[in-house]
Amino acid sequence: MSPPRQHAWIGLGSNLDGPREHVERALGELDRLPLTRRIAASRLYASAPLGPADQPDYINAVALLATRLSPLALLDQLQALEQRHGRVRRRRWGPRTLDLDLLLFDDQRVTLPRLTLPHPEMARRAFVLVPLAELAPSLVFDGQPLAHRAAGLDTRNLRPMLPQD
Ligand code: ROI
Repeated sequence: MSPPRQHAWIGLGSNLDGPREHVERALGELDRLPLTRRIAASRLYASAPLGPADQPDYINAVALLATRLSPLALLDQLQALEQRHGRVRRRRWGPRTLDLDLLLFDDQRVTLPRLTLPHPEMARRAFVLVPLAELAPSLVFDGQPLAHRAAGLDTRNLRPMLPQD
């Protein structure tokens, strides 16, 4: 019997070497991971860097996957995908070609050295919460629908990208 199909929410970010192409390519690649389908993707957003300001703006998006992988098996796949995009970890909070964050995995709570679910920073980051709320405005997180949480964040540094951008 195959394991149950579960829903995983992924945050994507890039600010190096053609960031829009990295994010768009990764959205396609997420749909081709083993035992996994991409069900939905947010628009792309341009956002000023959180952390060191001496780096380019980011392109961010959020995707919803249906998967039969476990959270750690999915994390392995996401990290392998980052590697294939030439991700090099230089400094903390430095620029990157592709960052894939596992945000939520159904309603699972996980505390492991490699993985914390829900993602501990997601509720404070407009570049995560706004695209997530675009896909799932009524999803309840910490007792509040995402649309309400997202409305309380400072979104001045975030703008949806248009096709001609
Ligand atoms: N800032 C923005 N705007 N978008 C990101 O995806 C992002 N990712 C990061 C840090 C360096 C914290 N800053 C970011 O990892």
